[in-house]
Amino acid sequence: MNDPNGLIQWQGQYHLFYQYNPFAAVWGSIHWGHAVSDDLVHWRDLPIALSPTPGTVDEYAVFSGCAFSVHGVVNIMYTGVHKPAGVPRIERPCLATSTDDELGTWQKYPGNPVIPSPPPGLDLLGFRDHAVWREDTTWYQIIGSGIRGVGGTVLLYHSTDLVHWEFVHPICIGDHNQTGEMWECPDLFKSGDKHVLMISPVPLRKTLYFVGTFDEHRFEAQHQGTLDDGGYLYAPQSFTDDRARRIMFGWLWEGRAESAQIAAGWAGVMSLPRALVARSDGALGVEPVSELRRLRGRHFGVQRTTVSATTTLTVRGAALEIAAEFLPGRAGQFGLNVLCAPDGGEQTLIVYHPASAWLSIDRSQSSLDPSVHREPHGTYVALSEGETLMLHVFVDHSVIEVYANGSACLTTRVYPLRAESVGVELFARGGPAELRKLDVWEMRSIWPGGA
Ligand code: DQQ
Repeated sequence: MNDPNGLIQWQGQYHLFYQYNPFAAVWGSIHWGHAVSDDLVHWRDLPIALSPTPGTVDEYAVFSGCAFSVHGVVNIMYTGVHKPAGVPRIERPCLATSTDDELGTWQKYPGNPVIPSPPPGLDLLGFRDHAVWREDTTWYQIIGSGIRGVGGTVLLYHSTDLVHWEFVHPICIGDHNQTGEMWECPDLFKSGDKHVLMISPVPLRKTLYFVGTFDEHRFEAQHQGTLDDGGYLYAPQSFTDDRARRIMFGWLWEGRAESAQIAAGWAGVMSLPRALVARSDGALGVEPVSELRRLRGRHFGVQRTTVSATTTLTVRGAALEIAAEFLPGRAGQFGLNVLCAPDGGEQTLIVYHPASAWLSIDRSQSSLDPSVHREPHGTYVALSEGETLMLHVFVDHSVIEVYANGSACLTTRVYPLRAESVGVELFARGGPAELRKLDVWEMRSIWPGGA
């Protein structure tokens, strides 16, 4: 699986479609998989929702797209792909509707593609991935693209009937030396009095966000950031739910050899659902949704204490939620060690260096599998005098998601091999750090019958 698609809350259920190859644990032959949830936490996997149709504009693949409702009917706008022999992929916007309650079956618009060719006069790299919204009686959609030799761009179209579209202009054009040559999966939403634009630039392999203004349908960035600096989250999509929250999922790719993915029989996972808010300091606030608390099991807590060396906690697990608040004190570095074997033979360190304000994940010993990627990833989390570092960590077997102080995120993949690699440690080096509070919960499985 790869990108999340068609996110929508419909008749009380959350629908998550996703790019999916039903034939192998590698990218290819892209269909739309489908999962549904009442609470964003417990999911039911449903049959494939959308497949390529031979002899049509989407015969090669059904690439990413979005969902939206029109007078009580859910529609999707997706990229139909065909590939005549000897030419590059041809990507075109396509429409489909569903009238069944579970959104399991889709009727493709017979006149697809709804935009027969990209705007003339621009030398474009790519024409794919969609976000659609309505303003009064006019529909708008943005499409990911790039102008050769210039940079990634987001193209804006408008329509009154969803099937006839007119090109408006690029809402934003990047610099190919800074932000990539082509922008995949553009997503645009309003947050407070700001707008947020998320793009996944080729070849950067990370998602950038811009917080800014969207006046007269042109986006002006005022602040730029990386959505997740862990090196594994890409192609996110977001939607607004009935509590007016902007919720996103991102695709987490694999950090091990393709042969290991094929042997495992699966590849790619979704991130946890995250709530996004444009903050007054210009950054994008990112928090895991509160519904995840439903999975909290046995609790382990530590009140205020000084950490001056390595302390092994009694709590252990491959699926844990950890909330830790530290005051750096005089420590040279401090943090948490998770998925750690008693002899330290496997372990993953989440380390903060106060002098450089650098929060990083050290995977050098995460797994005995030699194919697992080991390079470190990190991000700046600047603390003002007296400010604490709040780490909110979700450990889920091969996935670790770290949220820091409400806006920094590091998501990584680790794959420990040994069953006893489930320990948790606190550590400080080069001086003591003060632990203000620590809470650890064992997390229950989301699967019926799971522990
Ligand atoms: N994945 C899809 C494309 C998109 C890319 C193909 C981003 O629609 O641009 O699987 O990961």
